[in-house]
Amino acid sequence: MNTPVRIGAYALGLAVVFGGALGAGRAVGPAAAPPAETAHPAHAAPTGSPDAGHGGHGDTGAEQGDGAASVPPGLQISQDGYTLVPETTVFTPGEETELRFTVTGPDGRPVTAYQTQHEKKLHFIVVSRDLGEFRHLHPEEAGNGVWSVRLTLPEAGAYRAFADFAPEGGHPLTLGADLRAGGDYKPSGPLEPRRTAKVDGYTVDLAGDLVPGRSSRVTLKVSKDGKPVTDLQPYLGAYGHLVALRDGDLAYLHVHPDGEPGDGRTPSGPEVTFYAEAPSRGTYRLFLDFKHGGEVRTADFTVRAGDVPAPSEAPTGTPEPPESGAEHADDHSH
Ligand SMILES: [Cu+2]
Repeated sequence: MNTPVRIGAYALGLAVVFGGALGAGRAVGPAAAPPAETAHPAHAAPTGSPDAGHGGHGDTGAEQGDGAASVPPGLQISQDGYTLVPETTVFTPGEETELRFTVTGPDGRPVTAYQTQHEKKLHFIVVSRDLGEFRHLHPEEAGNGVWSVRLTLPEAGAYRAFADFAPEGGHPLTLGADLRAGGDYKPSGPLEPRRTAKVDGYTVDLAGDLVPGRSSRVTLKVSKDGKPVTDLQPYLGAYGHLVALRDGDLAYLHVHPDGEPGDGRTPSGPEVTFYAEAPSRGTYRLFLDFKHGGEVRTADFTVRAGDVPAPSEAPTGTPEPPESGAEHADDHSH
C-alpha cells in the first residue's frame, strides 16, 4: 500500500471537475412515491448488452427472459465467475483516498486483459446511495490486474461503486460494491422528477420517457446562455455518456448512444440521443457527461418510468385512471 502510484492527470481532472460541479439533485418533501417494482421481466436484451451472451453460458442455467436471466446489471458484486474486490471500503468524508481494486476471474486470479469499450478498458462509477452524488472515473492500471483511482467521498453515508468492463473473451459486466464514509449521516428527502439540469451556465433538457421492460429513446438537448450548443466535443466515443440508475436499489441500466462522432449522421449537438433500458417501473436518476470547451461536465435528471402504461401494456377493458396530480402533468410538459 505504500508503493507510490502514478496518478493519471485524466482521472484527477475528472475528480476535480465533478467535485466542483455537482450538487445534490434532491428536493426535501414527502411527495414522491417509492419505486414500484413489477414482476414484468426485462425481455429483449439487445445485441451487445451484458445479457446477450448468456445463451452460451451454462453457469447461469437460466433461459433468456425468465426472472433469473433478467437481473439488471450492477446489483451484484460477483457474477458469472467475476468478482469486484475493493481493497478499501471505508473512507473519511472529504478526504481524497487511493482506492485500489481488482476484478477476479473464474480462476480466482485478477483479470489483466480487458476489451476496450467507449475508449476505456474499465469505467468506474461512484454514486451516493441516495443518488445525490455521482462520479465517473477512469482508474489507472497499477500492474498485475490492480486498478487504482483517487476518490473523495464528499459526505458521510453509503455509496456504491460500479465497475463497467468486458474481460477479454467474455461479455460486458457491471459489478457493484458498497463503500462507506463515516460521520454524521443526514438522509435526504425523496427524489422529485426533474427534466432540466443546469450546470456551469449550461442548461440541459431531457426529452423522452423510460419505458419499463424495453429499450426507449431519450434525447438530451444542451444549450448555453439560451442558445443551442452545436459544437459538443467527443467524449468516450460519443457526444455524451449517459449513466442511468434505479432509485431504491441502484440497478444500472443498459444505455447505448445513438450514433458516434464522424459517422456522417450524428450531429455534435445540441441534441444527444441514447437508448436506455429501464428494467421496471420506478424512479430513475440519469447522469449525462458531456464535453464542451475542453471540459467535461455532468447534468443530472430524475425521471419516473411506467406512470403512463405503454400501449401494449395497458390492461384491456380497464378505463384510464383519472389525471391526478403533478406526476402526470409533468409527463406531458415536454
Ligand atoms: Cu467511463
